[in-house]
Amino acid sequence: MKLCFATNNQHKIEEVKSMLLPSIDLMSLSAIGCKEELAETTGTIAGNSHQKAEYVFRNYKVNCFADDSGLEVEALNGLPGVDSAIYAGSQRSHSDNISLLLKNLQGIKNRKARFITVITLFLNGAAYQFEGILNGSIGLDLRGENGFGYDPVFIPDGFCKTLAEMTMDEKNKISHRARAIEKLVKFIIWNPEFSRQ
Ligand code: ITT
Repeated sequence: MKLCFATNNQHKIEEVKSMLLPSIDLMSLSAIGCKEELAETTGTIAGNSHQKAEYVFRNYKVNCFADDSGLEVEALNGLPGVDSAIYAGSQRSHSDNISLLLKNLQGIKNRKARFITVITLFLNGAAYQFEGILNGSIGLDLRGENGFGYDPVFIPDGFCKTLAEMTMDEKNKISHRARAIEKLVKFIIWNPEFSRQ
């Protein structure tokens, strides 16, 4: 069965492919001929994930799934949230985003935060959502060189180091994205629509 992952991020494609049955032909956006930027205009992470998957299903008539993620900080009432990538502006700079986050948290004791990923699967017209959450806190300064985005300031609960101080394997064992992908993969493996192919 053909299944599109609504991304052109080859790293994400390979990660999911390695977890699926070989009978599932996982395709990127470019592989199905989708060259346009997918809109993310609903104002929520779950909404954007649904919006992207629905767009691809309706316009390209292929079963597909899309993901969206963000960082929610308790003391900032859930910001940067759905705007995590553009928190400090449309230049999408990870270091500007972190600087603004640390500035907005100056003097605030409550550093609790979480990463969230929502994946939406469109299968024969029906939508299914899978959520992954990683709880943690925002450090006082940047530590580590690995990962991306807010990783240098995010310390997962139960750890003394930031996500940027972990190897990719370590991060992939606990990350919000990995947790959502795990749920999606279990659903696909046990779903007769897929095993019948
Ligand atoms: P694509 O949508 O093109 O895949 P993106 O950068 O927008 O890329 P996401 O929607 O997954 O990626 O995440 C939105 C932002 O949330 C991202 O730019 C980061 O600032 C932050 N973020 C998400 N996952 C993260 C992670 O694992 N580590 C650090 N920051 C993360």
